Amino acid sequence: MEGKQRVYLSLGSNIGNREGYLHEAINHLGLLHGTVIEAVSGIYETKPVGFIEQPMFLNIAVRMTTGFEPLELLGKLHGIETSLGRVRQVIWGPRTIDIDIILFGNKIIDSPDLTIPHARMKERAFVLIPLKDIYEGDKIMGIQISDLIEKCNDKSDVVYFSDF
Ligand code: GSY
Repeated sequence: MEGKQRVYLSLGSNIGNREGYLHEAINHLGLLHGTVIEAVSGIYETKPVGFIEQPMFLNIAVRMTTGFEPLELLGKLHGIETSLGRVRQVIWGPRTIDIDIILFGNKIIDSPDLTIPHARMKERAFVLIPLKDIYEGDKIMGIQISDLIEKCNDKSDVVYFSDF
C-alpha cells in the first residue's frame, strides 16, 4: 500500500431492491482495509444510458480515502459486485450493483483494465450530478464540475430520489 488517496466512485443499481444494494455496497466499502467513507451523495433515479431497454437506475457517488493502489481497489470493487450478486451477462445490461472508479487522487491511468479519470464521466449526467453533491477540490481535468455538467450532452433526467 502507498499513502492514502482520495477516491471518487460512482455506483448504480437497477435490479431488485436498488436502495438496499447501494446501502450494502457502501457497507462493504467501509469494511475494506484502510478505507474510510467520507461522504455519500443523494440517491438519484436515472434513465438507463447505453442499452435503454432495461429498468431505471438508482445512482450515487461516494468520496472516500483508501490505501489501496488503483488496480488493487478495482479488484476489491469487483469482489463486492460479485458478492452482491452481479452477473456479467450483457455488457451494458441490468445489474444489482455497478461500482466504477471515477477519480483516484490526481492520477491519470490509461491501462487495458482501468482508465482514470473514468473514460465516459464527462458524457454521463448520472455520474456528474451525484458527484457534484460531494465533490471537494479544484477543477476536474481543468474544468469546474458545474461547467462539466453544463457542457454534458447527456441531458437525460437525473431526478433526486432520496437522501442516502
Ligand atoms: O456504467 C454504469 C452502469 N450503467 C448505468 C448507470 O449506472 N446509470 C444509468 N442511468 N445508465 C447506465 N447504463 C449503464 S451501463
